[in-house]
Amino acid sequence: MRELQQFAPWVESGYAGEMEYLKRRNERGEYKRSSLQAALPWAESVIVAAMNYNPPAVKSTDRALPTQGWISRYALSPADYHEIVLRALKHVESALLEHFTAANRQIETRAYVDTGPVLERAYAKYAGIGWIGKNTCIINQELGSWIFLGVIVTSLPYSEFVPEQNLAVAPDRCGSCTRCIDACPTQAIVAPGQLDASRCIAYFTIEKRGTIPEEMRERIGRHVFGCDICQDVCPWNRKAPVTANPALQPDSSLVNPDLGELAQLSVEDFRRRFRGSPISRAKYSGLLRNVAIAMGNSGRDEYVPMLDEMAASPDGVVAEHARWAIEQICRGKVGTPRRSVLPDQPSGAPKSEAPAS
Ligand code: B12
Ligand code: SF4
Ligand code: SF4
Repeated sequence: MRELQQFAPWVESGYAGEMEYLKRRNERGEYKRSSLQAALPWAESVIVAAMNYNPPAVKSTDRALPTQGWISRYALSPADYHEIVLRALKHVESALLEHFTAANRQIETRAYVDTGPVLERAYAKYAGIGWIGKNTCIINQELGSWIFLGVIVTSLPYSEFVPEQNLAVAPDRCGSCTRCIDACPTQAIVAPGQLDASRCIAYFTIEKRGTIPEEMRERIGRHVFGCDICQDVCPWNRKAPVTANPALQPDSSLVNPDLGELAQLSVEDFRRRFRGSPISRAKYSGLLRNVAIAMGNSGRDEYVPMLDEMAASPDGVVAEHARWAIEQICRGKVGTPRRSVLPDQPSGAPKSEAPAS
């Protein structure tokens, strides 16, 4: 698989940033994600599932008040998507085990949602779920890219499921469109389908611990958790159906959340409110750091007293980002124009690139 061969060069270019789990190797020194057998020597095939998570909510590129932050679509429901997708996968896994045990055949299986050393998007492509868009997301022609992936790795030879000649790899339908590349505020999409994750706002606001490089802070805009810009501008998401899954319905207070309210959360409030939610991954310190950046980018002096309090925080990271934010707001006041960090509204895609209705 071409995509698997790209993994080692991808890591070695530094694109994984500080995400050490992506760089893990096996006892032979191979990157675990570089092939299925590098991580699970018994593995022969992968079953891939996708779940629509698109909540009925505005886009990050729609107009918003300067007091509103942005939390990614995938984190708007209070539930843990890993558990929801895994529960569904476990039904399939149990049925498989039952079927093969009844036939007196031993099989090994392992189900993962994010958590395994498996390049889920690469397998999703060859399972026919969708193509890898220029923004690196799997895009399904009907559902768009607001889909979670989950996999069951099995020891069953792949030909037991699908004869090779029937592999239904989805054709690439990006065409000449480059909206995602053009709209990315940090130029993280370095070439079609290749992401320098160490420049991605999702990486900074979710995965990165400690300090966010100063030259990136303005570009982060109002994002306090994750980033959806390269998907919000994608024509294939324009008519994406919303999810009917009751467990994935959005908590309306997280859509365009009020920055002041987020800044005032205590550590206990944070734990109570985001227990089980993807947002807990940023940790309390990370969320406050992100909120400080968004407040700085808002240019609103009403935030200065709150930022003053944050600047006195015993958490050095929060304190430093709050000081930066105060400076940003004050600099705006003496007349230095603040650069707009949101892309222009998408204005209608060329017909050949628009999704089928
Ligand atoms: C680490 C990680 C991240 C990192 C890095 C993302 C990245 N693109 O590498 C960060 C934190 C930035 C991130 C962000 C997001 N993520 Co994420 N993430 C993961 C995770 C855990 C591992 C991905 C990984 O291994 N990355 C390493 C690179 C090499 O892998 P890849 O992007 O899958 O790479 C493919 C292409 O880039 C291409 N490629 C790479 N190099 C080259 C070079 C050449 C020449 C070519 C042609 C191709 C090519 O081939 C690769 C294999 O298919 C997966 C779950 C999993 N186990 O796969 C979820 C996953 C990819 N993330 C997901 C989601 C939802 C997101 C966000 C939308 C969340 C958000 N809103 O903030 C954003 C999307 C940003 C984006 N444009 O990708 C979903 C994607 C669903 C989908 N429809 O595609 C996944 C599958 C989780 C899940 N189980 O549903 N994520
Ligand atoms: S998620 Fe945001 S920062 Fe990351 S590639 Fe997409 S637009 Fe760029
Ligand atoms: S915005 Fe355009 S180029 Fe980017 S993933 Fe969507 S269709 Fe492909």
